[in-house]
Amino acid sequence: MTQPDFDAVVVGAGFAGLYLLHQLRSRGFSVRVYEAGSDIGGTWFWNRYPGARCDVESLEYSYQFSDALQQEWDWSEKYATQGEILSYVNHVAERFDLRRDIQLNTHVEQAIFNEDDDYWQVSTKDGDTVTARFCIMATGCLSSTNVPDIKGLEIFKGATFHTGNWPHVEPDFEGKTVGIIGTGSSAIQSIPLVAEAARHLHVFQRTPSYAIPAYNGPYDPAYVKDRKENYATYRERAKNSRSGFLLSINEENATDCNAEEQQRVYDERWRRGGLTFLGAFNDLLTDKQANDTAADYVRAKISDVVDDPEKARLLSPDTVIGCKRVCVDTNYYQTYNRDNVTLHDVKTDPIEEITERGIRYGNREIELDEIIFATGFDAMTGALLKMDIRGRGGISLREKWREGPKNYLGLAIAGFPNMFIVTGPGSPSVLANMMPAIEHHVEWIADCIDHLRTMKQRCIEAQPDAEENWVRQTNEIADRTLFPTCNSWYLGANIPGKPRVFMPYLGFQRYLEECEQVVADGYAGFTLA
Ligand code: NA7
Repeated sequence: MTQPDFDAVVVGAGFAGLYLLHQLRSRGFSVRVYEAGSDIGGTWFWNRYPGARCDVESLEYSYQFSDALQQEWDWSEKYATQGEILSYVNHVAERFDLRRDIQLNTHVEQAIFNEDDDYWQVSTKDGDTVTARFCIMATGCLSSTNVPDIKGLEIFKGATFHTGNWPHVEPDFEGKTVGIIGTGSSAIQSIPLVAEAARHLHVFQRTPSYAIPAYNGPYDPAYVKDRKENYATYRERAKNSRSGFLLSINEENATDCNAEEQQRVYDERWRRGGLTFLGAFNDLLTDKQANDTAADYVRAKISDVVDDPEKARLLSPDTVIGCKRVCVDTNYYQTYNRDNVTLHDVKTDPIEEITERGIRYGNREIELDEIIFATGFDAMTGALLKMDIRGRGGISLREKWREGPKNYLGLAIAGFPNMFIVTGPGSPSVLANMMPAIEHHVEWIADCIDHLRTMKQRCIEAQPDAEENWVRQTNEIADRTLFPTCNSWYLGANIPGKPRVFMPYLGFQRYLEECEQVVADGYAGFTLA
């Protein structure tokens, strides 16, 4: 019988890949990590556009597996910049001596399961092939950029950028007329800064987003001291929540309160800023009437800030608030009061083409020196489906997922033994705090591989009926909420032709309990061989 080269190959060296390496190596497994980028950091390596930051508090958007690490690292701001997060990633890699098992600049193209000997054969773009008993995809949820197929893209004379694949040499927008397509989170973070630098900024908006002020700033030392002294308690409280972070959801329903009481609660949440706004009432994401009260509140705020009533109207979303991820901003709406910013409504008149000189829509050509695509990602499945992954009987993941990303626990796929995914579809991932979500998956996977070693078994595979049940459960939970009511990337709706399936599992605590139960029941829903 052929022995594979490694116990595990991990694809991706972002937060998930790094922690997988640390966990598996500490348990004595041999691991090779492949990373396509020229350095580690995943999402935080690629998304280096102006204003890029986390939208979960830095003290929570960090690893908790090592208390020494938690204590020694100091975050400077409530919402850390991309640069600070990347410094943290590098600190972690150095502290745990991770780099020696990471191969950079290595793009995994193919992974094929060998059924005779139960291992994966993993091939890179450069033509190298290695074998490993386990193949773990830590490829990220927002790593496959979406550049819309707009006619004429290739003939534009100026430079183009994508927020999710930003150049390492910072572009200089000074004196330039810049266009930005998209008004999601990446655009909302970058627009205020690009507007300050550029001669003129043209924003091409198809769907407005809801943005809540971040009130970002340096951390108060007393606050940090309390967090650090009581980290374990705070982390535990976060784990026992719906979102995996200290969002503090008010247990009251908006529909049980009068308008005055609603206003008081929204005012208080608005002053706190950030994602916590959505925790103002318990029924905001389950009851349209309740949701309308929150949406009306934010629309009124937009009108207060934006001087021009027509711009305020265009910037005001008419969708369910929270259905797409709420953005956390610094001076976003204020930026539209600048003389050098123009808002273009490309919903009423969609972009027709990109010309040599700019963007044409609604019989107008807007001349531009440079174009920024803030057009998002083929989220959650894009990076996985770019690779040629083949399980039992040579079936490809692309075929298996033609009608949607079927899997069990968001961790494993029937027909693809010994393969795991981290924060994939079917897991809470993007609708939770990514860091504890990642840590949970990594520890679950490492425990599972350890268990197989103890039991002298070399193969684990999700059962098709367990997978069917999981997909059904994920969708049933989502159907009890307002999430499926808009065209979000959670549903794959931003990518033409992508099956419309709600991908994240809603409820962090519930998810942890499900995974624990599976283990307690002897890896129920899996076949071990
Ligand atoms: P998003 O949130 O997917 O936003 C992409 C934006 O690009 C959104 O406003 C889209 O409008 C717009 N878009 C996409 N294609 C087009 C075309 N063809 N024409 C005009 N506008 C277009 O991506 P982000 O990078 O901002 O954020 C992703 C996540 O990162 C975010 O949720 C946070 O979790 C962090 P649409 O809404 O589709 O009408």
